[in-house]
Amino acid sequence: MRRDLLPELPELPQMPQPLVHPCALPPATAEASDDDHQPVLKLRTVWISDVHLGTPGCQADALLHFLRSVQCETLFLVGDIIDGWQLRRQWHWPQAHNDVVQKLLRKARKGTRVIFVPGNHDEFARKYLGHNFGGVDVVEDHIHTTADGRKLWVTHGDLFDSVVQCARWLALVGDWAYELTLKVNQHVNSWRARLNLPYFSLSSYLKFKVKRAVSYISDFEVAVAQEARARGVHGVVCGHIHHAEMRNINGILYCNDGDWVESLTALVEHADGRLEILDWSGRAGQAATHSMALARSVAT
Ligand SMILES: [Mn+2]
Repeated sequence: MRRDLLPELPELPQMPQPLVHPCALPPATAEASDDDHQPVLKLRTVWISDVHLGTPGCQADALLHFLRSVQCETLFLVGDIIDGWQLRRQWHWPQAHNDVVQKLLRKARKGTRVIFVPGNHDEFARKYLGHNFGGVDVVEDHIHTTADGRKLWVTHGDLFDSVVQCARWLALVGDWAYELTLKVNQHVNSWRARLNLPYFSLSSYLKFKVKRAVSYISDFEVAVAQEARARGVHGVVCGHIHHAEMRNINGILYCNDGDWVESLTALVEHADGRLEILDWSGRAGQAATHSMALARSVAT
């Protein structure tokens, strides 16, 4: 009400501000408005990766739309959720990126088991393996059992960059070199991080060597599946190469949940254990398209 329309009142003595009852506060937060949103898809498990929060290419609006539209028992964050590499170089953190983090924490609070398997771009989180932050478990990797009893090894996949790069000579020298390469890769990239050098991006490398890209993707897939076999599981879920896929590789189910930079895809498990790749690029509408041009410049 405008003050000048108020009748003249005698000056009142200064009173302490009354406490506002929480119920009287307006429902102004994003979280409160979320309560009205009814999830349309009930799933047992959801896997997302390669969100790259902190980069202009991150399709945060599309991801928010997806997260609001699904309800699941377990949500896996399969690495490269926050792009620490990029943030270190240039700070980019719009409100939508905050909203994604809030949404994930909210899901954890509301009973979804949220498991975060860090990737190379959020390797800072690898220092906190075994800890729980706001209901989010941080683990190196995880064995997930589907409703129909299949065991799936969940890992980001960056460990296999080196295997793919060195595939030819590794095939010649054998297992010990393979194991060594896996270990060295992680250290090399930690050093590169400390020296403020960019991560060696397999994706950029692939795009550079377009003619051989198909073969490199396939090498990556085979390397990951081979490791899954060695671990005695039925299949593997990974991300990292921004290429959603679900296929059988020599008897191992290879699943890649894609990314939220270019393809806007997630891997989901239905109540009966059926696995499916959801392509959200068509469903997110406006939200999904506004930064597609930027998306193409972001690396794996
Ligand atoms: Mn990655």
